[in-house]
Amino acid sequence: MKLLTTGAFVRASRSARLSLRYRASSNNTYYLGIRLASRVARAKLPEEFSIESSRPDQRHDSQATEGQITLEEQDDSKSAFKRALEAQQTLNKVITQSGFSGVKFRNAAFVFDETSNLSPSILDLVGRNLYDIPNHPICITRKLIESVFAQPEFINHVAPKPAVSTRLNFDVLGFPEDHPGRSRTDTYYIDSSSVLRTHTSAHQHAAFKHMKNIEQTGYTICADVYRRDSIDRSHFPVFHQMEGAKLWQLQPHPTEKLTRYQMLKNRRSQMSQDIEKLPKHGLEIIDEAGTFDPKTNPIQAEHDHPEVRMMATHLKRSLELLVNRIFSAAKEAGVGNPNAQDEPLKIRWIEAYFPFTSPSWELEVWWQGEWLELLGCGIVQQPILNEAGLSDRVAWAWGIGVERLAMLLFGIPDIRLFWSTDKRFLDQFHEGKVTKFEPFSKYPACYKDIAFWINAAPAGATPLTAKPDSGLAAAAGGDATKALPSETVPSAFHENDMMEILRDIGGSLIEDVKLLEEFVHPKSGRKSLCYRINYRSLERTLTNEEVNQLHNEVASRMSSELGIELR
Ligand code: FA5
Ligand code: MG
Repeated sequence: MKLLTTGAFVRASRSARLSLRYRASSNNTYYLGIRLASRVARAKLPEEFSIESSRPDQRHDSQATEGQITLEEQDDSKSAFKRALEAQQTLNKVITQSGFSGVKFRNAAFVFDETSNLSPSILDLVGRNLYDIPNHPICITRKLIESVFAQPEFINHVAPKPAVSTRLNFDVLGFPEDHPGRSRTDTYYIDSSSVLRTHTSAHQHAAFKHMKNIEQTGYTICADVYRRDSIDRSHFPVFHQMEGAKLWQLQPHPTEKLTRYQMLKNRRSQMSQDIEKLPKHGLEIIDEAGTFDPKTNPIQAEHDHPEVRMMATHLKRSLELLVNRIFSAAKEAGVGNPNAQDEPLKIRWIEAYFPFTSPSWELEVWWQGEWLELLGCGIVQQPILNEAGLSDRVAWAWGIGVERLAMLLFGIPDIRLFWSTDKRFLDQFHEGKVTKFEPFSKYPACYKDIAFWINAAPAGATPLTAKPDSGLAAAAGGDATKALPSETVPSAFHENDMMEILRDIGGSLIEDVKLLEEFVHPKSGRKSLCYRINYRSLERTLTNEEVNQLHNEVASRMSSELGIELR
């Protein structure tokens, strides 16, 4: 059972005041040789979903290295700085002038305040738009997902602007004030009211509002998302998500007046027909969340139980079909089972908690000796639909980690590879094709330990027993093993602050970081932590001197920035 065990996640009161802008993708999609129907007319689509240029390479943000701008007027006020920031060309770089710092993204310029915690290593990855590069495995995977959730039923969006308001990322979706996902240790704040989106659900409200004006009954959105997170083979601070939703409406009759009950009966029968239309699959799936436990995973009070059961069946089957498609394509490409050769595939549904769905579930697959979470999903909280002007509709929604599917699809063993610019990686993939990834070589690992004292009890230390995604990771980031729910400012030590320094110094030369040991000194009551850092390049053998230099820099920055004492 998931999150509710922490007791911290009070189902939220919904503050849903919203506004958003969008645009949608509009082109023909080919997938594995199948031509999908062309997209709906551009003119109707909201501004923020976009394919802005017919040439994908023109859609990527410039990556200049300069960090200076000139203020035109002799005015060193914050507003003059903001105007200058808005006027300049360099995107996604920290600009500093007259005591102010800020950054310009595609959608807007932001002046940093005391909440900002963006790091250069993260900004370097903004604007790469991997989901939009036809021969990149992220884009190929996106297209495969879109081919399962395709026209004419679904409209497929991309959302290229990563800066969103805290209102859209959290408030509108009913995140409680003390949800760990809001913490500065877990989220990249641009300023006190804007973040790098932590999930594609930040665009849910706009996508729902847009549903009012179009014929489709569902949508997908693909985008890059950002989280301060741990470092290992399946977690990266920037990754891609796809969000999907499917809605059912109470349909008035064109001529007769129907009662609400009659409309409800019609909607139920529509759902039942839609389930019938879904193809069958041969996957064996363990369902550990087949019932609707009123305590841990309740049906919403205003919902009709038979409808929710049908929506749950439709939702789970649709996602199982996607997973089946992924595994079939992987098998065809010779990638095979993600486990040892002859072991059968192991896939399971478990209960989950998200502030914006109830009931909620997660789908996991057994991968390299542990459960790997692929996606979260559930029945959309009705107030969210009502707030978007859709009180006559009910819906399911899901959010998928695109890298996680791409790793299964191509047999890619390490999430860092997606960001590689090495031709030996990039040249292996071709639009519309699934091919088995051939590792170019496994270079040697170099382990270095770092041990230190911290002053207070470590809200930041992951217990040795906790595994990534072991059931405590919260919706849209925020891990209850790492941050006290009440903690919205950093505590004495937070593991993610260390991860950030490691990423700044080592970038993708760090494969993973594990807590090796922790103990409390019997007399002083101080806590000691020891982490093991695995330095390994995906592209070459690292020299000893190089690693020592990196590690010394890590030690020195940790002791000067994190208030710890090295042992
Ligand atoms: C969410 O982000 C929800 N917005 C999903 C959702 C949407 C639920 C709509 C209900 C309705 P979550 O935090 O579990 O949920 O992330 C979704 C998926 O993103 C995970 O299942 C995982 O596949 C992927 N993911 C999460 N963190 C990382 C990471 N650091 N690196 C790579 N993939 C990640
Ligand atoms: Mg999750």
